[in-house]
Amino acid sequence: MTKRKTNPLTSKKLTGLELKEPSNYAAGAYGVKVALDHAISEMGAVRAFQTLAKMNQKSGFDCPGCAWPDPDDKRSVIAEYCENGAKALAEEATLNRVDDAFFSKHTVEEMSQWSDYKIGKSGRLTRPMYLAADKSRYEAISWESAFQKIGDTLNTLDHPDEAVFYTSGRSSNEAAFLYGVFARAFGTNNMPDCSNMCHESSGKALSQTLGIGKGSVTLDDLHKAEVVMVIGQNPGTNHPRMLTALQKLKENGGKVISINPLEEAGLKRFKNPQRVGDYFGRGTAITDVFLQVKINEDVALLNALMKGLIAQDAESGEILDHDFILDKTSGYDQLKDDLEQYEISDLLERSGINQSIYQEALALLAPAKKIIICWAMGLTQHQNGIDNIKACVNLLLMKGSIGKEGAGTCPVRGHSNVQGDRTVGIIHGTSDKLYSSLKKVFHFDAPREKGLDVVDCIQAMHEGKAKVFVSLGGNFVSAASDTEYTATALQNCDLTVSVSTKLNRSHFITGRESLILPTLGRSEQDLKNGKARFVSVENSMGKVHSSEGKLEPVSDQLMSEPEIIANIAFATLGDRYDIPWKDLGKDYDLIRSHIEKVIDGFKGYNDRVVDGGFYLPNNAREGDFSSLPDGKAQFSTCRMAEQRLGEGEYMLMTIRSHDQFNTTIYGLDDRYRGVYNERRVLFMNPDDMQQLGLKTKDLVNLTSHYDGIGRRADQFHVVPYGIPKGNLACYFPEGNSLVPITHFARESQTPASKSVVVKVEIS
Ligand SMILES: Nc1nc2c(c(=O)[nH]1)N[C@H]1C(S)=C(S)[C@@H](COP(=O)(O)OP(=O)(O)OC[C@H]3O[C@@H](n4cnc5c(=O)[nH]c(N)nc54)[C@H](O)[C@@H]3O)O[C@H]1N2
Ligand SMILES: Nc1nc2c(c(=O)[nH]1)N[C@H]1C(S)=C(S)[C@@H](COP(=O)(O)OP(=O)(O)OC[C@H]3O[C@@H](n4cnc5c(=O)[nH]c(N)nc54)[C@H](O)[C@@H]3O)O[C@H]1N2
Ligand SMILES: [Mo]
Repeated sequence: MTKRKTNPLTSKKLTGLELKEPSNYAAGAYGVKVALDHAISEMGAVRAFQTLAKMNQKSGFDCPGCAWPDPDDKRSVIAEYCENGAKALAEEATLNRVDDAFFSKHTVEEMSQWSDYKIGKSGRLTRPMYLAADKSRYEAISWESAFQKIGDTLNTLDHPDEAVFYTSGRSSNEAAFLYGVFARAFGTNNMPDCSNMCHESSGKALSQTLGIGKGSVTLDDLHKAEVVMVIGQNPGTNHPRMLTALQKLKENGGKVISINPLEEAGLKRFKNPQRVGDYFGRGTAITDVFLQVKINEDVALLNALMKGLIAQDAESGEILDHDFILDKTSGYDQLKDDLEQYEISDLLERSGINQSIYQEALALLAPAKKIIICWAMGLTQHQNGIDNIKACVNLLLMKGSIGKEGAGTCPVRGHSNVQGDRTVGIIHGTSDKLYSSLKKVFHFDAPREKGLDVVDCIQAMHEGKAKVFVSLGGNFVSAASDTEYTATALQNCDLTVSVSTKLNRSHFITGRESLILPTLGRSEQDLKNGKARFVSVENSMGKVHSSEGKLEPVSDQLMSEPEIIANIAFATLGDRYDIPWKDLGKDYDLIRSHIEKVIDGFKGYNDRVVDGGFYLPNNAREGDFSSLPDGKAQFSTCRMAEQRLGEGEYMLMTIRSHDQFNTTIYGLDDRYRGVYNERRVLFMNPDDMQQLGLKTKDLVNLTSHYDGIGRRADQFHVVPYGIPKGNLACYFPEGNSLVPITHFARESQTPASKSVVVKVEIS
């Protein structure tokens, strides 16, 4: 282990909380102002306006924020961007730089004491840096020496499985594919990715029930649905452009049911920043029925809704789609039997929903024939995360709402290319299909044993079984659960390598030696021999399209991700398999022509990817379930939450503020929730506060107790909020130290960071 005393935790320093009333609507003119102010302060006015106009346009680059799709044809002439997309861009295109002088001024120990906000504000990385075993500061290193060091270290391992290759979801298809080929040619399936902490539960549940681990709808379907349910998702902050789609749905007469422990502003009302009328008017009411569910009681609530539908159908026979159930599905009778054991009143009591609001939701669902369910982390990050999603699928299947226009599943993805990375091979295993294609195209035998995912790789590093950790993007120490345990795991390594655009905490919580390899951001020009190159990405709805950066890179020493990976591969494997690594790194058309040969659905990739792109095949969209048992979509029986709260215990969810992108902190406000200038806040029901004798802004500490181990996170201001009794919320990553490494969703191993049992101590 290193001798450096670095701090893996978020800073406990308080910054001066101010509170206002939570907002009643999202976006509007003020949102545009905030976006522009932010962009201009980071990038300067000229750079800001030039780049924002290029974002999400067909000839431009893909927004580095979330994975929400762009319209297929008509795009806004102003620009297809949102407030948080503008912030994501500003963060990447900032004029601040982290250079040699910066690294010689600050020791790693010192920087680890800074807040995440301050670390991020330091600016863009400009050249490769190396932290030697016995040093306290990073020093400049040449690209060549950096690659040599990685290759040499990997080649001295006793077994390829002692290396771990993590991917965050911002990397392009080209980079991700090459990385996957390299890891497998090197000999390991240890390819954890951010998906493991994110939509893994969705992927697993959807593959088992519908035969594809992705959503089934397109943007157009959302405009045409009769009812859209938004469950465990906060689009006003995390997918702002989704509100435009919901607005269109409402204007077409569709209805929205929201299920969330919090009444999020973006789900109340939306003032579209692209519409002049919305600047002055009241905008569009989004939610018709709001079900304020208790944390992790969604299965109970969905079961209650399904029981209600079944009961109504027993009278009229017209509520469920009997033909669809008969022809296209299997397992309906088992589901029906399973639901018989519950009483609706008990289910509603568990979920904290009263009869009259339940009836309102039922009244919208019963006559509807076209339903879409959208969800995100509020469903996936629980022990029964997979059950949550299967319950959604059950409801859709009984209504025949899959495989037709205006209906289906919509897991709303996080990182802008997390879905594409998976499609092209970032996964901790090699399927039979991938194995044989790799063999045919690259002539090597990929490993067949399952590799390590996020939770497993942390444990392996903790136990000293894995020794080299390479990270293609991301901020592992802050994103993973059980922060101190994860930190020890990383510090046990011989070498940690980060391919990054910006400085983050993981650069300080390192193995014995560490390398930072600076790379181009999405918005930057990628020139080779004077010629511009482009990459490609896949959005949340399965459309693959090109992305070409336009800004001048922040430094002439940056290297593109595909080139970095190609060089690492060459330094490690040389010409062992005759794979032309160097050529692949230079020529992305060549990478794409290999993707086309290895992965299904990419025929004519190089031609089709430009000018808007193409949709990948999607069996669920087509209503084709032939790959599943009996050739049918599967109903499931779903388990409800099993954790019960003891005396003095609360259920905590760790969520995002309006001013962050995962571990990147844009600012200290959470405007829609009325929280300003502070991230160390704990949202609590006023009755619970009263019971504990707590007043607004009082300071508390949080503790969790699992497996006989106490974990803690200190110094949070209590904020009275409209959250169910017994439930609490704080921000991620401040709360991550409370989530035990052993607390994750069954099967998907997604850390259960939305249902952590905690106690509250007065600080
Ligand atoms: N600006 C911005 N955009 C982002 C991100 C970002 O950090 N910032 N992150 C990106 C990524 S990687 C992802 S995965 C997505 C995340 O997008 P979201 O999933 O919207 O993000 P969270 O803040 O984690 O919010 C979860 C929502 O679920 C609710 N919730 C929590 N527990 C439960 C529950 O038990 N039941 C129900 N019904 N609801 C619950 C919370 O109240 C909250 O509204 O956003 C992506 N886009
Ligand atoms: N408690 C709790 N924990 C969570 C969550 C939660 O809701 N609660 N959410 C989970 C989810 S959904 C996710 S997806 C993970 C996120 O986990 P990660 O993806 O690992 O984390 P990020 O914060 O998105 O990574 C940010 C870093 O990525 C680098 N970066 C940015 N752009 C690029 C690029 O283009 N290329 C490269 N190479 N690097 C780049 C920058 O250096 C930046 O500091 O966190 C998970 N952790
Ligand atoms: Mo995510």
